[in-house]
Amino acid sequence: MFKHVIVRRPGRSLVEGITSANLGKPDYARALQQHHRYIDALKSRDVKVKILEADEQFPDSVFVEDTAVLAERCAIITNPGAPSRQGEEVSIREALKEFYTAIETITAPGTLEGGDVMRVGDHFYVGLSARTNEEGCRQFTGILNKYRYTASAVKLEKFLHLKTGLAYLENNNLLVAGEFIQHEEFKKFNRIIIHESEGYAANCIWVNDAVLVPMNYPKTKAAISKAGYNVVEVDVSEFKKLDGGLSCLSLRF
Ligand code: CIR
Repeated sequence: MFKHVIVRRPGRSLVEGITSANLGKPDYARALQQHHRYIDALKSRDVKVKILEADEQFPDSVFVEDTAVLAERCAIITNPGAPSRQGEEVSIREALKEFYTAIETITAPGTLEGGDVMRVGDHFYVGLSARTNEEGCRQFTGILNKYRYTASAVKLEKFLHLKTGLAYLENNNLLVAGEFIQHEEFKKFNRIIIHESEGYAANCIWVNDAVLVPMNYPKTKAAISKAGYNVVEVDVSEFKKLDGGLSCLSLRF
């Protein structure tokens, strides 16, 4: 169960964030409102939410997930692979000092973004992507092993991040989309297949026995409800315009 969540308010510079989507620029006022509701949805799952102030210097800094990986025995500060995001992690390290004494760091030439890390028990899957390189994965694995966790790498073909196409919902249940549907590595899970018309909805988050699901993906919502979860829908349309989803917007631990 998670006790804490860290989020960062979107800044006005959000509209300049990195994107490969062809959905136009986010509307800042709507993004702020959606972010408030996202926080409310998290609070409804009985976690304490620490809200960091917006950091205008970094347009993508609302996507805090990419800057750290948090476990019980250590926190690992990442080195984001996107040049415009390097430096976001500095204030995250400061924020984490309140919660962790063991804080480790991925350093250049290694790069790694938290969106490429999916935890299943004490094992961490690491996506090798345009953002996370082999050296980042090597450092990350070494750090995890020191704290008695394990890791393995998964090569990405099309997805931005590993969790763009996968979400672990605990109890061996895994949402899978696109290139991961037939992936050997994930066949041992109870796979809930995301319909190709709802690819974006693969990025859900399990939070204390409920699953937060993006709004307006009825097939995904029905499949997750059928698997026995409480579903909490959250509208994140403005963050989708920047390739971001529910997981990217928080650090949960
Ligand atoms: C980026 O391209 O870095 C941001 N616009 C979106 C980051 C999404 N983060 C995530 O999937 N963990």
